[in-house]
Amino acid sequence: MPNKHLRYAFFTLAILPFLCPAYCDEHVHPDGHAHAHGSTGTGHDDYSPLGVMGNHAHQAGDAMFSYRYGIMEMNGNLIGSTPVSTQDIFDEGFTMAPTSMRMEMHMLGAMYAASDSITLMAMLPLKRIEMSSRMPMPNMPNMTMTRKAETSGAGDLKLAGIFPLWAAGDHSRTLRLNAGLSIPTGSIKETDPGTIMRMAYPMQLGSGTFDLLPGLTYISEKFGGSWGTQVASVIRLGENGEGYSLGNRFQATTWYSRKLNDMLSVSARIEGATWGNIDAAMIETMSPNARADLRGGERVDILFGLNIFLDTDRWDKWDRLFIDKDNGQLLQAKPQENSMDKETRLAIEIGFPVHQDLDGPQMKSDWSLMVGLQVSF
Ligand SMILES: [Cu+2]
Repeated sequence: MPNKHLRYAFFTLAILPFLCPAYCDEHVHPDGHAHAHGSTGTGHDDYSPLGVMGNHAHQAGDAMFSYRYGIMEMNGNLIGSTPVSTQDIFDEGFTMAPTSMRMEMHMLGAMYAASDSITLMAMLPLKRIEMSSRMPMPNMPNMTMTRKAETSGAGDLKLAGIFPLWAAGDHSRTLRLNAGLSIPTGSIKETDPGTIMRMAYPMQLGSGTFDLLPGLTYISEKFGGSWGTQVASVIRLGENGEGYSLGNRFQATTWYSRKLNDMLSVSARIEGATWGNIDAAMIETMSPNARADLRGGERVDILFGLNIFLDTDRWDKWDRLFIDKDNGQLLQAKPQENSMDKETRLAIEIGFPVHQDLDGPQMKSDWSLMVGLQVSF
């Protein structure tokens, strides 16, 4: 697989925003910046797309809780970038051909800033994976039947520290290090109730190994918008209890987001990812999903996002409007009482692949969607 080419493309992608001429003559709006706490990383005015994880830090003592719902749909198979039919897969000697897969995820997250220079983050996904495959019918040539499989449960717990590495004097540009560890809490022993055989790799809920999750995030914020770039990877440590280890993964993403008004921002993002084959002692051959040497690939996605900010300042203003109408005297009392520094962000991001090159037959990604809620204190 031409992984090398893609890696060059990633690095170029990662370097691109640094070279963007917009930075050269950038000047920060003096009032604008006073308001943009996001630059110091409280999560306020965070215009970043929902799908980018661990991109911001918080100020000492601040906390954030998040909930994300994600869904990813796969349909059909590719060898390289070429679609292959179910029959093509049987012709290659497999006795089972995956046709569609849906992965749903509820991701719970918490962040807490132990100090201004360390923000701790924990994330736990709860997954549900559904897969449909076709199999030839025994003793009936040219006839196939559909088989469905499903698994669900907790995935791997991710713990990370986010450390500011560098910031411009006015905090309009920041570089952060993300040092994470994935703990193998997700099951890798999901079995098919019919055959009592271990299900194929994509149906398992975790990696089974401790994985390092290093990453770097660069964000440049200007009054009204921000540019960001993140490079991240998943490095598997050793072999899991079932005698294999998933391939390492490298990904890079770049986005631009624009504030439309006090409440809304929109984003456009490109993400490239490359992942290796599975390292396994035994190569099973029933379905391409079970073939350790047919799991690697690379993909580029384009994603569009929308963020809605609901901060308490705004609710206060609305409250005050009402109070003002009813009884002007309450006007003074209200702001003190509700001065808690709390913000809620509601966000959505939808993505489509524009390039896929897979060691295959391997399932083709169709689209993905993520919606989420973040509350910071
Ligand atoms: Cu946060």
